[in-house]
Amino acid sequence: MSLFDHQIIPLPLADNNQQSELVFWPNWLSKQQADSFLETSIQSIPWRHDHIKMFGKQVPVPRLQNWFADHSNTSYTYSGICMQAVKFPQWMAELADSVAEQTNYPFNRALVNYYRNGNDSVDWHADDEPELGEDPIIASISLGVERVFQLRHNSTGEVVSLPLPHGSLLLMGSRIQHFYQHRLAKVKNMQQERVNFTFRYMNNNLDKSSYQ
Ligand SMILES: O=C(O)CCC(=O)C(=O)O
Ligand SMILES: [Mn+2]
Repeated sequence: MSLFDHQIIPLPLADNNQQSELVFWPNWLSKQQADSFLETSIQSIPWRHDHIKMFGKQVPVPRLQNWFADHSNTSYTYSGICMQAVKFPQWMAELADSVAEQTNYPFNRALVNYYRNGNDSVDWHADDEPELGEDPIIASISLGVERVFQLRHNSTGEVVSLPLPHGSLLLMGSRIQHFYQHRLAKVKNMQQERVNFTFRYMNNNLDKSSYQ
């Protein structure tokens, strides 16, 4: 993939003087690579179907997911779900390394989501759990059917919408998690599936969930 095959999308932060950016590689993987990662993910990931407590009831999360890391003695907790990490299989460790090489950021964790159809989704949130450190940098790979990813500024409410095609890579740059939330909305009458990897970094020495 050529270094120049990307788009830089500036995102305002607190005021007009401060901005960050999304870096977007729409065709980061070839169709053949993307097809192969999609099939491997769906077939070989031990998908979890977690439930969260809402209004005193256990509600199924509207997607399947799992949490991967460079070692298995670590976990990740969000919305009351604690996921013990699965160690990166070789292919996912290599994918994390390729993303690191492309973006110049290190990655040693991945939250992987499986959207079985348009009824699966992820609601507005920021990837800002304390385990991710002060300034989480997130790299997202999309596989399968194209879905629209949205970011919404916390104070202005301005929304940026970006369709994420099969094989694309999106980097959410510095401080975006402080100023924006993001989501993947439901889509009516869509039967096709999608898998998304969000690669993240946790300092293994500061990771309190790590007991190795
Ligand atoms: O599926 C996506 O594109 C976004 C997933 C996401 O925001 C997350 O896993 O935290
Ligand atoms: Mn997220």
